[in-house]
Amino acid sequence: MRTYDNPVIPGFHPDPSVCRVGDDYYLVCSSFEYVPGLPLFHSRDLVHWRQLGNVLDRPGQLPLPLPGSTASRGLYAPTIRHHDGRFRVICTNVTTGGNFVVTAERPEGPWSDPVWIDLPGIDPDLAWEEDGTCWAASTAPGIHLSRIDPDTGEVLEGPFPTWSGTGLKWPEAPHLYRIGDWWYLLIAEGGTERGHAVSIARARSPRGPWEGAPANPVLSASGTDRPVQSTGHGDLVTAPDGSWWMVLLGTRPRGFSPNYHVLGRETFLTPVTWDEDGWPVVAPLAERHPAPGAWHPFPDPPVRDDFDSPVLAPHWISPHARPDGSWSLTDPPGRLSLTATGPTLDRPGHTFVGRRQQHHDCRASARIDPGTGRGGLSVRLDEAHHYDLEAGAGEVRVVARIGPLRQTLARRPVPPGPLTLTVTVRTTDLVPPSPELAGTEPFGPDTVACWLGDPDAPGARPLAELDGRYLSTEVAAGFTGRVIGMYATEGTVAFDWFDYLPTP
Ligand code: 6LW
Repeated sequence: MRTYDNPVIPGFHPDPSVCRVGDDYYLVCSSFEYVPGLPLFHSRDLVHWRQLGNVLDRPGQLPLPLPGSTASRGLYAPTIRHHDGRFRVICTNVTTGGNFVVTAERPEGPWSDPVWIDLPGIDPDLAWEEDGTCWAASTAPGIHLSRIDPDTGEVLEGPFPTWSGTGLKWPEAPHLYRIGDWWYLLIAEGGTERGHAVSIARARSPRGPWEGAPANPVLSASGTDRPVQSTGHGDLVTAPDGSWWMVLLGTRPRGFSPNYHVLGRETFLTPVTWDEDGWPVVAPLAERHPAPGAWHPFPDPPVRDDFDSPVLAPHWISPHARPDGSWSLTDPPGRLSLTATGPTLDRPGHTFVGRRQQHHDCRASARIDPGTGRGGLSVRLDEAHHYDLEAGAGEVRVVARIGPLRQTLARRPVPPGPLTLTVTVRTTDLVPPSPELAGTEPFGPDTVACWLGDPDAPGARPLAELDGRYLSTEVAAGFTGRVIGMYATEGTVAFDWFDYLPTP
């Protein structure tokens, strides 16, 4: 029997929302303080996804002003729907406050400028009655419903409070569906941490009265020893063969108690069936499930970006902003040149272009010419949690920033000119990461090692090996996950290529 591996979109891709048009599925995720905003994926089988772009790829669509745009603010929990021949994404910008809808004829865009809607709270949703009446659910706290005109943003009725779960904390992430003769209201509750759960209610009309499913919560990993934890925030979709599926977020914690997850909340897929009373039965999340009927893999993404394209690939993200003048693919062509906008990665406003770490074991390398500037490779959770491998002023050094502490761990003199910098991440398997740490408890989830040159070269030794737990959500807090990227903190620094590859 064919199986698929979860997560279907690894790395920091939380709050998935999905819609199907014919044989094609489209999925969006939260992006918080990063630009461009709201990564958009395409699939033909729900298992294999490729990123088409980002819904908000023009600065005017996505105001993330400083100082408000600190880590884990910005864009929360979008919903994507296709109705009357148009795609719509509704979302919250927590930095500026407020909910908005953008529309597109085609998922590749262009997406419209935001139409702002005065909905309470976060996690907005869109659903339509057959006569075109449009309902927007949101989390205020407690789930609320408003009748709206999604084209003008006008609120026509409400908001009024509606079914808000079984009493667990933080009822949120509502999605309203018309299924047969019922309206179903799917929500998350229990908080997005280990108590996360999915619950559902139904009614004959969006106005209620609602009855909760007797089996609520219909999904939770709380208190289990499943490898996928924190499962919740789901969205339902049907396949052309009539099977039902849920996309949802989960985490894969590693290391000793309390376990650390370093890749953020990722997107998982699980099958759904319906019981004889008309309630969904959601399969507990496993790392491997029997596959859906359709099977449509895409080619593996290339390991190397050699920056020969005139545009940056859509997986490259930057915290807060990527202002003109801070980056260039044309000066000189074939390189990504980054120009410092701030002197440190410790505060927002710096120049950083990175990609999500998507595999527990992986390697990232870059060929850098620091010129007279300073820059390098950084593995970051946020401004207060990052490990940097930095070139400049005739040396390469490794710097760790963990909370209020900043420490230079290694320095190596280097001649002027281009260098290869490499970061490897490997799961720890409870083995001490380095001889210096022998005798201490190897409790971290993984080891981040920083190398000058090729780690596979004979006799290669890392400049530093760092316990990965300090770049985990359990230490740093927040809603995002690790991002690995290139940066400049002084002058202009040129990158000839960047490699990212999962390692065995
Ligand atoms: C999101 C909420 C949640 O708004 O976390 O897991 C919040 N669910 O629904 C941020 O992703």
